[in-house]
Amino acid sequence: MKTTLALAAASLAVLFSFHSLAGESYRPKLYKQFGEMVNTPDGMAVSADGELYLASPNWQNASYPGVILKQCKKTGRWSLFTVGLLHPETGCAFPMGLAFGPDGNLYYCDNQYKRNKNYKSRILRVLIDRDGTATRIEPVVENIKAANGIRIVDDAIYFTDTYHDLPDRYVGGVYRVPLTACQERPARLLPKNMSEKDPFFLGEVGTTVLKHRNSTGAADGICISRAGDVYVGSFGGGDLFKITKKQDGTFSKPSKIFSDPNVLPCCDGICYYEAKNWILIADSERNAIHCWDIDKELDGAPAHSILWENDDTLGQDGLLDQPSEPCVMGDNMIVANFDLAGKGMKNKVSDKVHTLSVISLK
Ligand SMILES: [Ca+2]
Ligand SMILES: [Ca+2]
Repeated sequence: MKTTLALAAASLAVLFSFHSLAGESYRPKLYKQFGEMVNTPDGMAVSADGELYLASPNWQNASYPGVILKQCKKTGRWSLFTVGLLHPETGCAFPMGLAFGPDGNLYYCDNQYKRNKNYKSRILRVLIDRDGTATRIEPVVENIKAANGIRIVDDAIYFTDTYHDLPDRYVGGVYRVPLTACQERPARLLPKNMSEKDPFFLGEVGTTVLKHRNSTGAADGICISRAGDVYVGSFGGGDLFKITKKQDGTFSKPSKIFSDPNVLPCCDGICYYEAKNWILIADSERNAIHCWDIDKELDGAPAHSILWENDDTLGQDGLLDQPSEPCVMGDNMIVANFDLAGKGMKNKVSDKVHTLSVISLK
């Protein structure tokens, strides 16, 4: 009888492993609590020497400028790396996605869309000297509407533009700009009604608009697998897209590989976890972290699961409070809690507890 029960329990566990919480092993803990000067933690990147960088556009309390911080690997101490470069017209800086280039410099999305929807966003490059000090910030890609997620692989910048603002179509775009195309002067995107002629345009990524949230945010989180395939998620409806790198080095158009708003209603930031060939997905709406297992995807098996989900919280104990971005650092996933409450989110209050969480991936 015992054996039968054990077998039944085991088969139930298998049955519910799809779309279910993996349990306490992925429980988030508090990694860092910031004061008011970091009030919407978001994009992250780890430098070649293993130091964590964090962007905060500071949308919750805009009396603080958008900043990029850095955590010293040796001491664990945080310091201001740089204040974001102010846009000459808007007078604001809103750093979001971060990525290091092969040149050792830090590239970031300056997302001006909230302030000005008329192509003011940019990709900026922070030049870093040998001591690790930021010396200068310069634009490398211009004429973007809402620069959001960024990755740099094989000497090219890949990034998302979340809103195209085309009539009756809720789409954003995915772009690839070779570093050689922005060495001397910034590359410029074409306006959205000419996207198909834009040499940097990889394709359109749309979103389902969910009634309870009514968000039209499309292309948001982006990451690239070891095969060179580009994965992009949509914020509004949680749709996941894949852009396949072909043998000749060109890319397919984005194809939707997962769309089930009952299970995954929001793809905010995403990142690649190479050790397991997983995509980790921050679900802002439900305070959750999802996993997309690429090996399973390639086998035609169900590839989606939920690693963790929690109820509304201030985040003081490390639980997720509108997670906007995951970042793998060694055996850990650091999660930024954006905490900017909006319609249809579990997060009901933009509170004063500004946090990063950590989840062990061991
Ligand atoms: Ca909070
Ligand atoms: Ca909150």
